[in-house]
Amino acid sequence: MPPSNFTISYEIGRALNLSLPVVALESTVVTHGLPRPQNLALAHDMESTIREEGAVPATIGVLKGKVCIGMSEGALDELANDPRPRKISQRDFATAAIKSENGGTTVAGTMFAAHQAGIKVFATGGIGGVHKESPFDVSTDLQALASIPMIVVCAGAKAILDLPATLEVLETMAVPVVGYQTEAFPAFYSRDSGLKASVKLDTPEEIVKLAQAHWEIGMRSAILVAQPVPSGDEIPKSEMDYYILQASHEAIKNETRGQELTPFLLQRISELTNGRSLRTNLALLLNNARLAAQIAKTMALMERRRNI
Ligand code: PSU
Ligand code: MN
Repeated sequence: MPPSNFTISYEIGRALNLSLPVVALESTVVTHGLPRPQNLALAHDMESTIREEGAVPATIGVLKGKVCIGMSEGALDELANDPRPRKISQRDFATAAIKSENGGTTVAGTMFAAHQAGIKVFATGGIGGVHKESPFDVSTDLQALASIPMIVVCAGAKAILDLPATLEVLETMAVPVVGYQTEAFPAFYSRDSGLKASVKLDTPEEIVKLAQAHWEIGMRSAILVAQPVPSGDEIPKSEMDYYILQASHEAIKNETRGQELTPFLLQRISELTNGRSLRTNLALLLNNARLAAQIAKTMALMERRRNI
């Protein structure tokens, strides 16, 4: 039973009861990651992509302090247009609850809420990680990946992060990092970070098998699936490195820290690339929604076969 502070939409509750495929979606990308009006359009496009693949989308967010598993058109609209929504990671649910605030859930916040509701597959853009600017800024996303059994589909970690350090922490936290149809760990805007994933897998079936084997032996960490952005939409690393360095310098100069750091860097990079990074961001989000839906469908099918 999910906590009393949760509202699960009828469609999602029904799908979970019938063991139909469900894919969780985060909402910090809507409240803090993308500018208006692309944020709301993207939220709808991700949901449609998941439906086209035959799964049920579960966008997760917080409205007036309540955790919504599945958001109506009106609820999404309210969240996307809130002038000061809270960025909600695991520590922030209670704060939002007692203050009746609206907020977008991060990767960590979404994983936590999705798990409470019984959802096993989640699509996002890029996970948080270890920042370059301040040594103790390590995203709660890594903590969540360490402790919540779920398949998380992303395009790698944002190149604004210290990627070698981020991969080291994922190793320490016992999180398998799957390169989807690649040996490389992708860097969000670019297909290759120059670093390696821990395993290369080529199909949704292989990913579900890995997750089942991981959890069956008693592990409780997540499986992180890193799918490179489609080549047509990629910005090569050599080009990105310059913009990232510039945005990172500005963050240090302005003393931008804590929860503000990731949104600041993303927005500056979008400005520095004249919106090109924004198009890349949108393309990889939709690509990840599609793969996550295929994984959820495969998982539902394989679980059904097991139970016969
Ligand atoms: N990827 C994006 N845009 C975003 C984020 C990721 O393209 O806005 C968000 C995710 O919700 C992620 C969060 O969980 O940034 C990480 O923030 P922090 O570094 O403060 O933990
Ligand atoms: Mn942080």
